[in-house]
Amino acid sequence: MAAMAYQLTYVMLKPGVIQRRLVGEILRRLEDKGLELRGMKLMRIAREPAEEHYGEHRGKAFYDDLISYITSGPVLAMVIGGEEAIGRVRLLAGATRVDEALPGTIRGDFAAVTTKNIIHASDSPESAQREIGLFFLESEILEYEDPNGPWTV
Ligand code: FUP
Repeated sequence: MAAMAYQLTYVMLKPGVIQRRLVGEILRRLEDKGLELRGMKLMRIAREPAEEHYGEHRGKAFYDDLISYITSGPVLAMVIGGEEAIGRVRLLAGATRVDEALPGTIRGDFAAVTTKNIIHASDSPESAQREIGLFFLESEILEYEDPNGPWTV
């Protein structure tokens, strides 16, 4: 088995999560897994960074809906750190399509529409780096001592 690695991942709670008062519930799940909060901000995404973020989907049938949704209200943008954080957050998030997202996952439990599937989480180290760079300044990503680190990360 390959050695584990500490990773940073870009996680975004999409519009609707704030209005549905689901922020605490979702953060609880990330914290329960021992993941670290390294950066966080509530923001309204402009069209340009939204199109850059979802560039790979340009031209697809759901693209326009996706862009209007993601720019329709505030999102909670986060940089999350931890051992194998990218894969672990993807597991917690669950499958992209709501009909495939298993109960117990964030999307499985809270998403009813695929285009509005509650949470974004980077799918590779390359996307994580790109997405973090798109939404966070380096100075907004904090390093700090975590006395519980040995039990979690
Ligand atoms: P994920 O990495 O799980 O967010 O999935 P994708 O990058 O494939 O999709 C990005 C977003 O596009 C999804 F969160 C929702 C939207 N989408 C659809 O609306 N329909 C699809 O069939 C696929 C994706």
